[in-house]
Amino acid sequence: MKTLFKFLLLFVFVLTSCNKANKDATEIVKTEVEDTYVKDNYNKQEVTIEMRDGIKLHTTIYSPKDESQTYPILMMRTPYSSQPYGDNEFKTKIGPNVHLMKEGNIVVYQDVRGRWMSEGVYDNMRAYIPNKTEDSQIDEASDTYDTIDWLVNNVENNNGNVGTWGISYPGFYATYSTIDAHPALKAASPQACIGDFFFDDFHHNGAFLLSYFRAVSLFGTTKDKPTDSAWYKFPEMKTQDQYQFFLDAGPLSNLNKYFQYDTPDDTSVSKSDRIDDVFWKEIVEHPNYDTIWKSKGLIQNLKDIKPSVATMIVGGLFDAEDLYGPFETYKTIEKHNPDNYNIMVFGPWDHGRWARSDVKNYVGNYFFGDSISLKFQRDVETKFFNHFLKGKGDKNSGLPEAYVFDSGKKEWSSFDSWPPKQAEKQAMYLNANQELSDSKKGNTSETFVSDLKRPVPYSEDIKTVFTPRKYMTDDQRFAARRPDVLIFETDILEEDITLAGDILAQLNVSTTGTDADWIVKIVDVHPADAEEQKEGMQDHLSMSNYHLMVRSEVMRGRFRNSFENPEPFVPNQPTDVNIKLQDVHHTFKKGHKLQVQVQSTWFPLIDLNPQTFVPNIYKAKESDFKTQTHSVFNDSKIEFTVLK
Ligand code: PG9
Repeated sequence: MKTLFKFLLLFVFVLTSCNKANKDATEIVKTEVEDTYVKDNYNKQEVTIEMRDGIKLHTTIYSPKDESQTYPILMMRTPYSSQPYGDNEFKTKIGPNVHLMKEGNIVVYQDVRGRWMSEGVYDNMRAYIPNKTEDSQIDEASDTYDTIDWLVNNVENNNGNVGTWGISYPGFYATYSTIDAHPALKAASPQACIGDFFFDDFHHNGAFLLSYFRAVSLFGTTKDKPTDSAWYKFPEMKTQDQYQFFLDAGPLSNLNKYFQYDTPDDTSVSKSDRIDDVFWKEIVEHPNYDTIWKSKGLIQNLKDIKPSVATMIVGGLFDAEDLYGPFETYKTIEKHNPDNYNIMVFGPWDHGRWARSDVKNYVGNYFFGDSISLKFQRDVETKFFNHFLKGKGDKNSGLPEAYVFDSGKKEWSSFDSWPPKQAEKQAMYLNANQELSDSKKGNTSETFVSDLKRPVPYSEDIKTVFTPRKYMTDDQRFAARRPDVLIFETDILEEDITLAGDILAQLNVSTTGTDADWIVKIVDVHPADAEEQKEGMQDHLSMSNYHLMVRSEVMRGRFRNSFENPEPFVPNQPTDVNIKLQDVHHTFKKGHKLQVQVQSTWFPLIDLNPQTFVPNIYKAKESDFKTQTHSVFNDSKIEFTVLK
C-alpha cells in the first residue's frame, strides 16, 4: 500500500513536473534583494554559547523583526566565519536562499570550535566519539546538540523546530548534526558535504590534489584565542602558470620550504614567510588511508540517524571539490536508515552553484539552462524546509526521492530510487583501433609513454587556482590528440544512451615501472555540426565536435587492492586496476559519440606519481621519478549504469 502511495505521489510530482518542465524550460526566475533587506527586517544578536566542556562558541542570531509569529531556526555551522561581526554589521543575505529569508526564519551562524571568534582548539574533520560518557568527550555532534539546546531554550519566538544546512565544509557540519541529533532537529540539508578528505578535496583515491596546494593552509595554522580576522596565510606562488610552477618544483618534498617542515636550512623562502602548518605535516606523514584519515571520515557514522530527522542531500554533478561526500552521504543514510525521509538532488552545477543567483547556468564553458539554481531554491529547497519546519513534517513532502538533472538532455528527471530500479549494468571494452564496443575483440593492447617531463595537462587554462572548478566540463580535445592519452570511442550513436548511476572502470594494465596512476575520463563527443552556443564559451573553442567531459577519476595504482597497504606493480605484468567513477545522469544523444580516455598523468590537478614504488611519494627523491611505458589490454572494460 505504502509503495503504491509513494508511486502515486511520484506520479503526481512527475506529472506536475512535466507540465512545469515545459513552463520550466523557458521560465526565467530572478531574485532581487536590496542590500539592506536583512538590516531592515531582522534583528541581530551575537552570543557565546557554552559547550558541555566549558568552551564557548561564537554564535550570531538573526531574528525577524515581525514578532507576531513564531519561526523555525535555520542554522549553519562553519569554519569559514559567521562574519560580519559587530552589532551594526549585517549580512546582505541570510539562510539557504532568498525565499526562506523573505518569508521569515530565525537564521543562526556559528563559528565552529577553534575557528574565528569561537574558543577551543580546531580539529580538522574532527573524529566522532560514539557512546560518550563524560563532558570532556566532545565532537561536532555534541557541540551541535549543546548549541541547539541553548537556542530552542533561549531564542525568542522560535517554534521549537530546527533545520541545519551548509555547503562543503559547512555541509560536513550539517551531516554531523544528524548524528546523536537533538530532538528539536527536524531537517538537515548537507550540500556538497565533505565525507572524507581521502576521497574528497585533497585526495582522490590516494592521489594528492596538487591543485589544492594553497588551500592546505586554510586549516593548518592553529590560533590561541578568538579573532575576527584571518590568522592564517597562504603560500605565494607568484605565477599564473601553475603547470610550470609545479613542474619546476619537482618532487612534493620540494614544497616543504613553504612550510616550517623538514627543511630548516632551505632559505629560498624566508623564515617569516614559512607557514607553521599542521595539516601539511599530516598530509605528508600519512600518505596511506590510515587511522588518521579513517577516524575523520564521517560516512562510517551515518548508521543510526533518528527517523525524526529528514535529510535532503544536494550536490553538483560537476562539482570538482566534493562529489564523493554527497553521493556517499545519501547512499549510506539510505542503506542504514531505510525508514528515514532521505532524498537527493543533483543538478548541473559546480561547487555550490545551486545557492547562487545566476540566471544563466553554466559550468565552465558549457551552458545547461536558465534559472536552474533559482528554481531549485524556490521549488525544492524552500519546499523541503517549510514542510519539515513549518508544515506537516510527514513523508508526503511532494518532493521525489531522487531529483537528478540529465546533463545530456538538459532536463530534470525524477526517480523513486537512486540508482533507478530500471537501470542496468552494461560493459564496453577498450579494443584496438580506438574502438569502444560491447564485446572484446581478439587480444590486443594499446601502449603509451608516460613522460613525467611532459605530463598531460588537466586543463588548457593558464591560471593558478585555489581549488579546481571549471575543468569538470572542459573540452577534452586537447588531451585526445596527445600520444600519451589513449582514446576509445563508439561509432556515431544511432540512438540515445542514458546513464544513471555510477561507472566502474575495470582496467587490465601493465607498466615497465613499479607504480603508476590511472585516470579514466568519460567524454560526450558532440557532432561536427552541433549548434553553436551563442555565448559563454572561450574563443578558442566551438561546440562543433566539443568533447564534453562528463565524468573523470584517478586511481593511484599502488592503492588498487588496498588504500591502507599500497603495493608495487611487477614490471610488465598485466594487472587489474578498478576505478569507481562517481555517479552521473547523462544522455549521450543520437549523433554523438561516447568516448573513454585513459592516461597516467593529470597535471597539476594531481601530483606526479614517480612511477617507481617508494614508501611515501611525499618524500620521493628526484631520481625516483622515471618515464615509463604503460599498456592497456583489451579485456579492460568500462561498466556503465544504463537506463533501460
Ligand atoms: N570542501 C571545500 C574545501 C575544502 C578544503 C579546502 C578548500 C575547499 C569547501 O569547504 O569549500
